[in-house]
Amino acid sequence: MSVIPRFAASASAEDIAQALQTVGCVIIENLAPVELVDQILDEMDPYIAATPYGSEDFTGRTTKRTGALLARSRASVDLVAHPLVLDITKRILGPYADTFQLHLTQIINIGPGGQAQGLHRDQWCFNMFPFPPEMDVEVSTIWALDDFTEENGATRIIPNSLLDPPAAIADTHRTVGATMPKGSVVIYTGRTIHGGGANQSNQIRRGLNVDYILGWLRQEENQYLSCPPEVARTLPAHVQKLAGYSLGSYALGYQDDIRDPFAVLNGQDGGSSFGGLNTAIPTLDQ
Ligand SMILES: O=C(O)CCC(=O)C(=O)O
Ligand SMILES: [Fe+2]
Repeated sequence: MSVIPRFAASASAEDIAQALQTVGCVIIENLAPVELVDQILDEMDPYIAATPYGSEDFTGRTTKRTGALLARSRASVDLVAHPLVLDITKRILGPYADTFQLHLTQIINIGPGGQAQGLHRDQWCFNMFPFPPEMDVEVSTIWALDDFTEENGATRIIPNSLLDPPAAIADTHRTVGATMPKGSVVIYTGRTIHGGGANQSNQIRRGLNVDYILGWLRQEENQYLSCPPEVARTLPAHVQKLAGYSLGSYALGYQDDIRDPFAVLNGQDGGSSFGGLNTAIPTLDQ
């Protein structure tokens, strides 16, 4: 049976990205300090309490999905923009775009009795568009905010499913649980078949889902509303760009008279032509 490759937090982005490229999934154990995880949970608790359960099977009838992490939890920024995860993501998505961006931030809490989520590919959100089979458009991460176990609904993944036909979502017997201690992260790509596990324990399984996509695709969570300019302005520059306050390629995402959104957000004029913008396209390195 296939397994999910596992790495220590000290592993190199190159080694992890290579495994992710090959197998479609990896676990990095104990990457976030548990104190940071607890801080995120403290900051998010009131929002989680106010979040309704899913209204159908895919979102989960005992599952709560609570978003807008950048605006609601300052501690979450350290996970949303974790340097090692961003480095790995850049290696996967880099061949297909000048920039990549945040797709969604979401705490996913699967309550006791929750059924297994239907297996799927995350990139199917793009209207099921048939991207070339070898192309990567999305990198997904789920941080364990509790220990993830077989019993409490650890994310289930089919390793080596990158090129499988869509019908492979029926192969539940091929899934492997992304079991990992609190503070670890499982990373998989938009092509990897996976789904939330059934929670057969009597505790809530808490996970933090952060996905990244090519700069020229549409974001699933609307960051301009979830993290509006007055909030984004208080975030570090590279997080502003990651959230989408930057150009997605030569001309995507400009403001009014062809001004650079990153400059405008930060109170500058931002130029007035694509030519000018082109030389100032923000990258995540800046
Ligand atoms: O909650 C999980 O473990 C996975 C959730 C998931 O794959 C999704 O909602 O797209
Ligand atoms: Fe998913």
